[in-house]
Amino acid sequence: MKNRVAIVTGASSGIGEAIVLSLVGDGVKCIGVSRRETRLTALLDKIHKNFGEDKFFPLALDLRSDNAVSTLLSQFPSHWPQPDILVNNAGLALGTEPAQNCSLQDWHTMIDTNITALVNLTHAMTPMLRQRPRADIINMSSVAANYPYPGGNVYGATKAFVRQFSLGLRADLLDSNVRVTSVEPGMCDTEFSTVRFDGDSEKAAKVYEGMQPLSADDIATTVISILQLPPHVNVNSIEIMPTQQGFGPFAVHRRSV
Ligand code: 8X3
Repeated sequence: MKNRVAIVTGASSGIGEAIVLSLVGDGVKCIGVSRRETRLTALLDKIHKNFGEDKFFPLALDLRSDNAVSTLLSQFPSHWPQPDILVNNAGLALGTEPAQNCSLQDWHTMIDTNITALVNLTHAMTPMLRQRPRADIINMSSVAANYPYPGGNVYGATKAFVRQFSLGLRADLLDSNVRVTSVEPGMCDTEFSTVRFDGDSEKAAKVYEGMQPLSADDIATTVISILQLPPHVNVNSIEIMPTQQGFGPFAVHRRSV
C-alpha cells in the first residue's frame, strides 16, 4: 500500500475517519474531505501525533456545492503522487417516517449528499484514476440498498443507486486497472443514527440497545482487506451485517373482515 494516495470523503468522523486512520497506518497518504473543519483539524493533530507529518491533507469542503470538486482538484498536495484510491464514504440518512410524512427537503438533502456529490467527484476523478498503474474506487452503500424496510424510502433508494452505479462503473472501467467495490454495511454504531434522528442521541442509542452493532473499525478493516487483495481480484460488492441483525418475513396487510 506504500506510495498510494487516497481521497476519503466524510473523513471527519465514523467510518470515514476509521478508514483514514487505517489507510495512514498502512502507509497510504490521505486527502480527507469533510464539511467540518474543526473535526478535520482534530484528525490532523491525531495523525501528526501517531503517524508523523505529511500523511494527511484535510480539505474542508461541501461536495454538494457547485465549485467544490474543482477546488478539490486544484488543491491536491503537489509533492504527492496523484490519488489512486477514491473512497466515496460521505452520506447520511434523515428520518424513518413513512413516505407520506417525510420532509421533501430531507429527501433532497439525501439525494444531493448520497448521489449528486458522489457522482460529481467520481466523474472528476475517473479519468485520472484510469491513468494510474492501479486504482480503486470504494463506494459506501448499505444493506438498505438491497432490502427495503419501512421508513427507508429515499435513503434506501440512494444507496441502491450507489450499488448499481458501482457495478456500472465496473462495466465501463473493464479495460482499465481501476477496481470498483460497493460496500454495504448493516447497523453500524457511528453518528449515523443520531443524524437520522435529528440529533436525538437517546433515540439513536435505542437502535443499538441489547445487540452488538458493527463498528466503524469493522468497516475500515473490511475496506483495507479489499484494497490489499492482489490487483487481479475485484470485490464487486460486499454486504456486512452484525451477527445479531437479520431478515424478517414479508409484511402482509390484511383487511379486517
Ligand atoms: C444503514 C444500515 O441497517 O441501519 O446504512 O439500515 S441500516
